Amino acid sequence: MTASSSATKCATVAIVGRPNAGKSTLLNAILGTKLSIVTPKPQTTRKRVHGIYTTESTQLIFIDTPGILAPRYRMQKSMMGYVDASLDEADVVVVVVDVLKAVERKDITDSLLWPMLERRKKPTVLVFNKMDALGVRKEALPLMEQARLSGLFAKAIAIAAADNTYVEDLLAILCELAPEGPFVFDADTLSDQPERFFVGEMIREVVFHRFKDEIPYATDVSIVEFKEREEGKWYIAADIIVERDTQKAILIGAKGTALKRVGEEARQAIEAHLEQGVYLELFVKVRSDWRNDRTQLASLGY
Ligand SMILES: Nc1nc2c(ncn2[C@@H]2O[C@H](COP(=O)(O)OP(=O)(O)OP(=O)(O)O)[C@@H](O)[C@H]2O)c(=O)[nH]1
Ligand SMILES: [Mg+2]
Repeated sequence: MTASSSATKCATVAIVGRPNAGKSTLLNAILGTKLSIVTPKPQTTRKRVHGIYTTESTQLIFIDTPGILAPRYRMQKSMMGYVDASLDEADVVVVVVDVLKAVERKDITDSLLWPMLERRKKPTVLVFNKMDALGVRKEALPLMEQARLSGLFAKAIAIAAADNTYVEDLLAILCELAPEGPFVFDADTLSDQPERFFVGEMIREVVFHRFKDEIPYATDVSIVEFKEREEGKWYIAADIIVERDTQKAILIGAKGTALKRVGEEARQAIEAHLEQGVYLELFVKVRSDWRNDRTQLASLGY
């Protein structure tokens, strides 16, 4: 065997972009399973989510990141810290842009993101996402040209992550850009993050889907117990953290019905993910202004 045919490639790939562009949807499409939570609301992802994609010759270690914004809370500062750290670690960067928004603006320049890319000069692929929702596809052409002229991107590609269109082509580009190196994880590893992280995310996702206005943003989830059992159901207890008593009342609902529904829905998602029967207990706790409180944030893992 020649050296080039036997050598493996391995890359850390940071997925970055504005809130709601479809970064987490893309990660899930790549992995063929739902790992990172997705909601119609911006700022769904708050921490890094690792997903590992392995072929015979290449391993791509993806990091899904929170949407880039100008931080207003200490929590959002942490979120942007995750983006920075992910860009530092990355061998290859994927920038996801909502093509509908870009067409509307007739511009892809990004005053927050582009300086971050320029500082690092890593091989970067620009992904125009949500092409399925763009009526006139050729409206994306001037944007492609702008991407080329910027000199920031090794390649630009148009995809629809939600229905897996051209995701394979993106993967081929990323495999091409990956440097030679040994695999870091076993070929069948999907993530190196613990199950309790994903369980917390699934509970948070239900809150994002079921509640409106500020409630999803004022909420976080802390897993307080995670007992794996050889036989019978696993026991998981989680605190749903909110900022105010009024929010607590809404989450619990009249006679506890709202919280019961959250628990029901989250339990089903968790059982499907763990392939395991689960007994899930939820408690709602008020921690005022947790999004700005250093100690509270630390205890929630930010
Ligand atoms: N039509 C269409 N919608 C999409 C596509 N990809 C993602 N979406 C939708 O866009 C919304 C946001 O998707 P996410 O994957 O959560 O976006 P994100 O970039 O991870 O968002 P944050 O975590 O908030 O930064 C969801 O409602 C998705 O269903 C796509 O290819 N086409
Ligand atoms: Mg996300």
